Parts: sequence; C-alpha cells; structure tokens
Amino acid sequence: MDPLKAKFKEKAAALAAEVKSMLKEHGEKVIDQVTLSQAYGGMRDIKSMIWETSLLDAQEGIRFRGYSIPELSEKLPKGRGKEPLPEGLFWLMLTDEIPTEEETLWLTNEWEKRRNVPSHVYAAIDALPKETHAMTMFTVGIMALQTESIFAKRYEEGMPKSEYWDVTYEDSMNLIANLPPVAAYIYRRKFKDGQRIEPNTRLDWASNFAHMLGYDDADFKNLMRLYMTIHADHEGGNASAHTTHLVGSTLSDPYLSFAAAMNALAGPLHGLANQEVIKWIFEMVDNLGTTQPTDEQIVEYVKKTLSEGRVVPGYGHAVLRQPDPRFTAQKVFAEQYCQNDDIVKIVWQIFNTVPPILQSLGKIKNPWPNVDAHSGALLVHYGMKEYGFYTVLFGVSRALGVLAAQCWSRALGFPLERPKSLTTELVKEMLANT
Ligand code: FCX
Repeated sequence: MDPLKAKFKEKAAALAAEVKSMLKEHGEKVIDQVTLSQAYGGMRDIKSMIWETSLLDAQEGIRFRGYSIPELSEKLPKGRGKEPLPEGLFWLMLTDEIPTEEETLWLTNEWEKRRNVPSHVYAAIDALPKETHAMTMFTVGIMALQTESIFAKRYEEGMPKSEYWDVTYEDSMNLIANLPPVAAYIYRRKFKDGQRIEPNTRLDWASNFAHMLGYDDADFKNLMRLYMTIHADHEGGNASAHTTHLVGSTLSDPYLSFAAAMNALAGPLHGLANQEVIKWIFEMVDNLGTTQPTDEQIVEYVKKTLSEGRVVPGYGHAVLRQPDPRFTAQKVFAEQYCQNDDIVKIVWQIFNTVPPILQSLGKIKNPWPNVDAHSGALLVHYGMKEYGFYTVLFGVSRALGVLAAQCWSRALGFPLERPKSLTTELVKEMLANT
C-alpha cells in the first residue's frame, strides 16, 4: 500500500471508531436550531454536515486542518519554488499531518505516474464547438474520464462497503492527476489554436499545469502553486463542496460527484465570479478610457453598476464578515511580484473604495472582497487575459479539497444525504398551531 493511503487508512480507522462511540453516547445532543428565515434563506449557518478537511470562521477566514493561509505558507513544503506546493495541502487534508519534503515529492511523482488521459476524453471535448464555455468543456472532460472509475467498476462487481474508502482514494488520486492536462487542453484548444504542449515530467503538479497551459515564467509557476493551494477548500457548505458531498452520498463515484460540483462552481454567485470580476474591470477601463482611473471615477462606476441592479463581483460572502484571507494572500503576492501593474492597482483601488459604498446600502452583510476579487488581475499580469477560462483554474484546485473530503466521507461511512423539505402550506399550518 502506498504511504499516503496507509497513513489515511490508519487515521480513518481511528476516527471512525471514535465517531462511533461518540454517537453512541451523545447522538441525541442538539447542536443547532433552525429558524424559518434559514429554511427560506439558503440554509445559512445551519450546522448539519461533517467536513473534516477545513473549517471557515466568519472573522478569521479559512483554516485547513487548523492552519491559516499564512501558517500554511510558512509550514508547507515549497519544493523548488517560493510558494507552498498543493501536493502538501492535499496530504495535510487527507492525513491531518504536514508532510515532509520527501512525502510531498513522493506525491508529485505519484500524480505524475497516474497521469494518463484516454484519447476519448479529448475527442469528447473536441465534439463541442469552440465557443462552448470552458467550464462546460471541463465538465464534459471529467464525465468522459469517468470510464476510468475504479469505484464504479468495483461496485458493479459487488465490492463490500468496507472497500469504498479505498477505491474512492484511488479514483481521487487518478482524477487529480488527470485534471491539469484536461484543463490545459481546453485552454489551448479554445484560445491557442489547439496547439498542445506536452507535460514536463520533472515539474511539480502546479508548475507542470502552468507549463501545459503555455506559461513557463518562474513567477507564474509560483502563482499557480499559490492559486492551487488557496482555492482548494472552503469547508463543506459552499455550493461546489456541498454538491460533491450530496452527489457522493448516493455512491456516485468521485468523477460523477466532482463533475456535478463543477456545474455548481460554474454559477456567477460562486466560482464564475472570478471571470465576472475581470470582465467588469475591463468594461470599466473601456468605459472610462483609461487604465489609471481615479478613485472618484471608480466610485461612480460602482454606483452605476449597482443602479443597474447588478452585483459588484468579487465582493460579499455568505459566511465571511472580513476581507477574505485568500484575497490578502494574493495581494501579498502582487505586492512582491507586480505592484506597478495597472489592473492590480485598480483591484487595490476597488478594495479601498467599494466596501463603504456597499456598507452604505444597509443590506449587504459583508462588504469585503472575497477570493475572486484579486485572482484575475494576477493572471492578466502574466498574460492570461482569457477570463472565460478562469473558473476552470478554480475548479482544478477545488478538486483537492472536495476529493480529500470525499475520501473521508466514504471512510467514515456517511449515509445518503436526505434533509427534510417543507411546503409553504405546511409552514402556514405550523405557524397557525404555535
Ligand atoms: N454587490 C451588490 N449587492 C450585493 C453584493 C455585491 N457584491 N453582495 C450581496 N449583495 C446583495 C444581495 O444580492 C442581497 O440583495 P437582495 O436582498 O436585494 O436580494 C443583499 O445584498 C444581501 O445579501 P447577503 O446576505 O449579504 O449575501 P448572500 O449571502 O445572499 O450572498 C454572495 C453572498 C457571495 C452570493 C453575494 O455577496 C454576491 O452576489 N457577491 C457577488 C458575487 C461573488 O463575488 N461571488 C463569489 C463568492 C465566493 F467567494 C465564491 O464562491 O467564489
């Protein structure tokens, strides 16, 4: 058994036993109550799901296995680069242990060994017109990869429940290994006349992805390592994570669950916001006729957006109530690598001007930037201006968190998810009887 799987098996067996006895003793303990507003209002804040890999605090932001993003920057192995390697984060999420440099390198090589995209996956993508959105191509590519699912094969053969975690791990590892070439294929097909770039087997997972996309600048590779790390997970209730969890609970394999998650990520209130941000900034620049607008011009543009009944993309959050530490991590990166870039400067001007405007509306719970407010400006700086692809980058990263979490869900034997719904008629009856 490989070292990561062996460690996961050991940790999962111990936690499964602990959870079993905890539920035996405390199973009836009430951990939350649900209000009518929450039932109608997107189920905000209801504690109703277990997600081991990360936890979100409204004030502090995300922690992966207890580590904040600045702590991860310090503690995760960096290989030959300057930013944490996403391989290390995946190891941490799966085992609750920060890996050594050697363990991280092992995982780089393991994903490299598992990279093997069948030709029908590319043929399925090729069957779509080039104008198809990159996220649609991505989901189709993932669905085509599902032919490789070991979970599905073994389930058909009658595998016992005790093996679910094992094949979920195998599928997750294979899927993660194959996402960068599929995503890069889509980028090159859509935006670079289909000129593919062969992988470089000596590179780590994120920098090989950068290479296949066509970006060999060392700083862009550092950006990809950072990007793939910070977008990976945001606890269990966000739409892409929750979709993976829900679909996986039916014992759909990791390919099917992850493809479903990508359809959730493709919505403008979730992952598509990263393309919307830069599109909106480009429109602003075009509209104002300058790449160096004044704060006053930005304020006017924001007010115009709001008056048209549109949201300011990249701002607000369902849980966070402070600037997103993922935004801050990207700002720190930009301060180091590209502080004189015009679009980066606009992102910072927006950060200074937008929160008071949103606050003054009186209805927005969080006027601060989220992860999507900064990512596009960094990509544009390195020449990746095709914002219709940005959500795919988010998706490749998101695989790390949601698939690590799916391994845990199967190891802990989580059942089919099936919450209770009500009709307004029944709600009215309930109110009349109280
Ligand atoms: N601009 C304008 N209005 C906004 C706003 C924004 N950035 N954010 C929230 N509002 C509005 C809502 O539309 C809602 O208006 P309504 O009462 O007229 O329907 C009101 O403020 C209250 O919303 P609030 O409770 O603060 O926010 P929600 O939890 O309902 O929604 C999201 C959270 C993220 C969906 C919302 O802030 C938004 O639309 N932001 C812009 C899109 C975005 O950046 N999404 C990415 C989020 C995230 F980081 C990710 O998943 O990637």
